[in-house]
Amino acid sequence: MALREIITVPNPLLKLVSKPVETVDDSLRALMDDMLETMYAAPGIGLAAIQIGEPVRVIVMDLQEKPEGVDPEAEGFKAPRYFVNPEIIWKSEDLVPYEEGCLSVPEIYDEVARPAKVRLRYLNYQGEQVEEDADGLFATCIQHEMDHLEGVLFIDHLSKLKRDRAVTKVKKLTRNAA
Ligand code: K1U
Ligand code: ZN
Repeated sequence: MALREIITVPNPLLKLVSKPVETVDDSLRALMDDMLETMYAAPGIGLAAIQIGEPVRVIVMDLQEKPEGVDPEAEGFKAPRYFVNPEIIWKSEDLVPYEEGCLSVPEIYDEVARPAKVRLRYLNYQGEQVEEDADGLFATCIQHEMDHLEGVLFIDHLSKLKRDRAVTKVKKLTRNAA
């Protein structure tokens, strides 16, 4: 497993539409392992492959609540999930707002309203097809991550003024960190 760099705005790779995966094999599982390690280290609750520069339709997630001070990678507190070629096959009409963040837009948080419930179809870590209902944070997070697969960021759901301010702030932050 390897820790990978998370790319941030305004990197143009984040605008790409990611390509479907043809086969869930060991090389794809190695990518998913790297993504998970990178997500835990950030720390975050989700990550799309394009955020480490790989334009393929793969998402990892772990929504397990960790007690304060617990290492996100500590055994017993890990609940990793993998989504390959995810599709939303149904979404509710009602929307819920959630204060979202994004590892590719660090230190920016804002409210986005998305369908409260969705039904998903995807391939899991073993390449088996799964259908599953999502609500709460799971529904919010999977929609946020699936937006990444289309080259869309949560700040694209905000006004142009807020979006431009966010990019300027992240540019300053990453310049100072370099
Ligand atoms: O960059 C990403 O796509 C990951 C993002 C996922 C997400 C968060 C909130 C709403 C929708 C999608 C994050 O993980 S941001 C960091 C974060 O939420 C978090 C970090 C540590 C502990 C708990 C949450
Ligand atoms: Zn994100």
